[in-house]
Amino acid sequence: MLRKTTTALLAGLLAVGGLTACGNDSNSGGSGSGKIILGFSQIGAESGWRTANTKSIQESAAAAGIDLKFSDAQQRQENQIKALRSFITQKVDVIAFSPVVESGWDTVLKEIKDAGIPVILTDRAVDSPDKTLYKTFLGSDFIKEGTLSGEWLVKEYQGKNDPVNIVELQGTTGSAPANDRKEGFGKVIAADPKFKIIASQTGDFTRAKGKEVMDAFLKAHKDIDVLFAHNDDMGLGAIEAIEAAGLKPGVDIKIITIDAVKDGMQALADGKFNFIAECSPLLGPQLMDLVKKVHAGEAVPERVVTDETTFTQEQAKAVLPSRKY
Ligand code: GYE
Repeated sequence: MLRKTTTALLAGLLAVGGLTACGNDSNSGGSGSGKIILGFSQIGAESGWRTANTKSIQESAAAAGIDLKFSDAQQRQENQIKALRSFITQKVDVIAFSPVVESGWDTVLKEIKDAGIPVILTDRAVDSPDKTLYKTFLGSDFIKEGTLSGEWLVKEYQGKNDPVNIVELQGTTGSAPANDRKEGFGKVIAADPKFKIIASQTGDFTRAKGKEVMDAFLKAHKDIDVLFAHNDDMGLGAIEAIEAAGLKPGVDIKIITIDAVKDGMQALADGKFNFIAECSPLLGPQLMDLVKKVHAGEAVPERVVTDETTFTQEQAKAVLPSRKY
């Protein structure tokens, strides 16, 4: 009797399972390819970091046999929200995205959850208090990157008492890396009053804006000792402004940046940057592993932190020839 009931139950479950699979294409991949379909909403193409990140995601999806639906938001949150909603309509199996800013995601995340699609955050965090809206967050520790940058500066000026005037090029306003890098750096230098941030503005993580804002900083302040740029690209733009003003980047103005993409490492090896805290864009392989796990209903850690290091000018010279991105 018991056995009969179990068998009937099993048969029933299988039928429902079969129907569901058909109804939402969860295993058939829509295209009938049997592949997992991953909807990925990228921020844009604002920096060397982002280009390397996109390449890593596209290559790893292909290598893992995952069908990638890739969407570029051109650095606008409203475009990302549209892309996420279209992934719901397309009934993708898993959604991953790199949120351009931290706030304003609760509604769309709730819609995705209601549609039964698991979400993975990559690269940047959201500030949603409800942690059940996503399965995991894969990316760097941005506060640490800011802290390491500040610690290098403190060491560099150890034993000197003159004031150190710092200008800061912030990343995209409201983004996790801009908020956290500012916080980490600010906390470290606050311990010594000789460090003063005399100007701080966003350069939106781009080379063009970095140059433009640095140019304005140089016109407004004749006594800049240090530039802290939240990424290499803004630092590279700033180099152009500094040179145009007849100053030597890396010497007259010390430059600290974050990322360690190839162009940044070249500037560091050339003595135009002084220090880089690494932020790895190569998130693709780890992301695909997580996609497979959440699709299979396996447990994943709620936070996966990327391994990173820092580089001085000498270290940059040593690793530059083998730097892949
Ligand atoms: O540092 C910057 C990019 O979110 C970590 O975004 C990423 C940042 C990276 O534009 O170059």
